[in-house]
Amino acid sequence: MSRQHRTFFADTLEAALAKARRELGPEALLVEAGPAAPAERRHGAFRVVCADDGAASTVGENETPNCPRSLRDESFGDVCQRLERLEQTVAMMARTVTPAALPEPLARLGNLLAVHDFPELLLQELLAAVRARLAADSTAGAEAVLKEAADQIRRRLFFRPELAGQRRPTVIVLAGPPGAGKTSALVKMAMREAIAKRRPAAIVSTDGFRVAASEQLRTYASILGLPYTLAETPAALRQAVAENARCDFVFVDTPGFSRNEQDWALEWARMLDEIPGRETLLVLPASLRTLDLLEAVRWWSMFSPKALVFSRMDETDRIGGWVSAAMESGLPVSYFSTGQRIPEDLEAASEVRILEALGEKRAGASGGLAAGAGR
Ligand SMILES: Nc1nc2c(ncn2[C@@H]2O[C@H](COP(=O)(O)OP(=O)(O)OP(=O)(O)O)[C@@H](O)[C@H]2O)c(=O)[nH]1
Ligand SMILES: [Mg+2]
Repeated sequence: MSRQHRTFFADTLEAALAKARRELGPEALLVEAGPAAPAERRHGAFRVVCADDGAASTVGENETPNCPRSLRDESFGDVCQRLERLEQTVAMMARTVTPAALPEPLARLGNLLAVHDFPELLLQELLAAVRARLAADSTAGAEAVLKEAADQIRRRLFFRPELAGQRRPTVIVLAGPPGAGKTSALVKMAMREAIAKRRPAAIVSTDGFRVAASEQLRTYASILGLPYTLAETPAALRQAVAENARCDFVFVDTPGFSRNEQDWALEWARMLDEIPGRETLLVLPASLRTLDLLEAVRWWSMFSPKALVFSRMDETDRIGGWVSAAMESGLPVSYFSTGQRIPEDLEAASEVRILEALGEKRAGASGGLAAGAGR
């Protein structure tokens, strides 16, 4: 039986849920719930997404009423994702149903973190930590709450705004989903860490499948005056690294694997594992939704990344996605890619963006989010 998702809006979460239950029946399977996106707010402040498998009020003769049909059609991975979303939803409902329990500045912080797309469990953890730290100070106002929240987030993150480069050569591998910005980040890093610092480096592409991809990188390498190799097999890659043994850095570009190419990606991950001095940087677009970023960080752990690079920082003001993905991975964040310009749009990762997001200091950027949270 086919399953569709239906979205319901209302000014409170409970009202949106009630609407869903009225239409889909009391056993409507909740998929997601949370504040509506800015473009949806004209329909209501909260949205609830439920699976509609057409089973609103009828149970077929051969059906088990306690097991929704949609669950039986899903893979284990789908069910895990669904459980995670439900966990988030339950935690969020606990918060929205008892807003009166939170003092005003904390309630506002909760809204701000929700607007920044922090996953619900982390949001609750941060609220509890801020509350515990400020418990002794009954006069703590909004500013103290935001400062404490920023401190709590910073304590859970590491930044490593440089390439380790202790071993010669350090092999910097850029991996990540298709179109994440790997090749652009590689060229930006080569300019910043090798050309600008006069450190010897080479560029290797392992993406021989797309002629345009390897030609693009070859052109960049020749503009930078760096040696370039296309290595299509593990042996060729090892040889390319060995040939550039006197370089400080060998930058290795990889193809973008999508999630249905797991076998191929695993093959690549094994090939890279064999390269001594390898430091894989996982490039992920910060503009992905938080749950997608969390999922991506898990999927890409097969490449044993040593640090994270978040791209497309110019496309989102929300920090909850990249912050929670970094926390989930336990990896340091090295760089932010902030646009298409090479080499300008690469920023050493730091806590500044967290302070800006919570302190509303960044002109024209996070003001909108913070303003939204107050509504
Ligand atoms: N807005 C924005 N665009 C970016 C950023 N980084 C890369 N891009 C653009 O995104 C597109 C893809 O970038 P690539 O560097 O080719 O991405 P990739 O991960 O190497 O892509 P594949 O090799 O096809 O998997 C290009 O048009 C880039 O200019 C960024 O930080 N912000
Ligand atoms: Mg590429």
